[in-house]
Amino acid sequence: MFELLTEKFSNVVEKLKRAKKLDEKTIDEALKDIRKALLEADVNVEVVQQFLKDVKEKLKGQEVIKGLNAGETVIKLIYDELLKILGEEAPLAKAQKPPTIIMLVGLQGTGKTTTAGKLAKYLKSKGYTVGVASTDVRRPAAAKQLCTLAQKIDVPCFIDENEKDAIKLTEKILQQTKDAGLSYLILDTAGRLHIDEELMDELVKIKEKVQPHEVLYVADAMQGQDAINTAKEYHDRVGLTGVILTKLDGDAKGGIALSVRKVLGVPIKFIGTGEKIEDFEVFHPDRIAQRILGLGDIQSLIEKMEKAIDEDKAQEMAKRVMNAEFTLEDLKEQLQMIKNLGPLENILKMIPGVGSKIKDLKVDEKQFVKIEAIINSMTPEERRNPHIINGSRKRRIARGSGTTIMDVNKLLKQYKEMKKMMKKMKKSGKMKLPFNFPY
Ligand SMILES: Nc1nc2c(ncn2[C@@H]2O[C@H](COP(=O)(O)OP(=O)(O)OP(=O)(O)O)[C@@H](O)[C@H]2O)c(=O)[nH]1
Ligand SMILES: [Mg+2]
Repeated sequence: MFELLTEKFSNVVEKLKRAKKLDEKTIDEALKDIRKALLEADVNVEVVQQFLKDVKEKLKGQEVIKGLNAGETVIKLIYDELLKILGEEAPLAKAQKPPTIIMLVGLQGTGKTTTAGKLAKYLKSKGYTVGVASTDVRRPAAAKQLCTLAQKIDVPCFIDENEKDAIKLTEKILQQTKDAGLSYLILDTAGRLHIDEELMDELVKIKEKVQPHEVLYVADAMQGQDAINTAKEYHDRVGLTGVILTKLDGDAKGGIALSVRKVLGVPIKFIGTGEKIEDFEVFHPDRIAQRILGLGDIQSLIEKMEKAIDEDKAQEMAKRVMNAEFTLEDLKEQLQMIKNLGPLENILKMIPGVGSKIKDLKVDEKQFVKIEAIINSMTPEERRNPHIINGSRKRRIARGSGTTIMDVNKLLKQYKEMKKMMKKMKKSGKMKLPFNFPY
């Protein structure tokens, strides 16, 4: 899936990472390569133009992102723009009773029936009661195919082979499923080789009857831009709420995934990645963008940025420690950061010449939850000025945090000692910025 795009984009990413200077020439070359890659992958021409324009525009006033170098900053920008054209993640309409109805439409052979089975299995695995039904009156085999699939995954299938009128069949299905206790009903519809008036008319009428919560266009990704053009006609006539892209496992160049949102204005909700019933995924734009750019690369960039942000926070915290401004509020924040930064002692250990002196201050990690609960039960005023915490306040805090007065006393004592030490350190002038943070 997306092999072509991934290969081409990876080349661009490598070049940008290696570039010593990010001058106009390097950037122009990168953008030219991206343009070629997108067009080769069959991304809609207008989408490509807009994408390049947006990236260029962003690059103009862009400063190097904290934690990244210039080349990495450009890669991050390209990633952001890719995400933008892929659109936000769009969840399926919520389950309800009578059921949320999902109507699947599309040309013949795009994978509607297979997808009905896949979607039913997916929803069932999420704990919902699901049913499937077919409104295809022309080919009894199509309805049977759906029921065979349904049987395999043990969900009810509603058909009536004797009913030859699609609208009447739809009415019957609604009647039968009304009291079936379903949360979702997936409605498979007939496909045609080409769009024709009769088919569209039938779909519009079925939609009017059913009032579905979702009308999902099932698009064969191998058909590239053709699939989008057809989808457009369906959207104009029937109205779509989303797209399911099938056959992304084959030779599909993947460009359609990047075009749907911009061209149609509706989101991709799921993707089909094989013939088997479990070859089905929720469409996660971020994962797709990462896959296209080279997954590892983007993740490590994001981690680097996050680390830079954490370092900023830690610097700020250390500064407060230095000035003995460290409040219980800070202690609480520190507890929240611990997973990323390591234990509280480390903040103090970072200060040159202090590490060995803070043994007594060791905070037992199991106590963290308790300490956090105690601080949470304090008022902001108490957190900033713990000296106002008298006996009755202690009782209230202990009760609120499910601890004892002894626990509260212990924390206050520890905090007092910490402050004392901070003051001492400040006096001895041993602390000098900038620190060298060990992470
Ligand atoms: N490789 C691959 N094949 C798929 C995928 N989804 C469906 N197919 C295959 O595509 C063919 C057509 O699938 P159907 O589900 O029958 O398509 P349909 O849209 O219901 O077709 P009609 O009812 O005739 O309009 C079958 O051979 C499926 O196995 C997919 O994600 N990947
Ligand atoms: Mg079918």
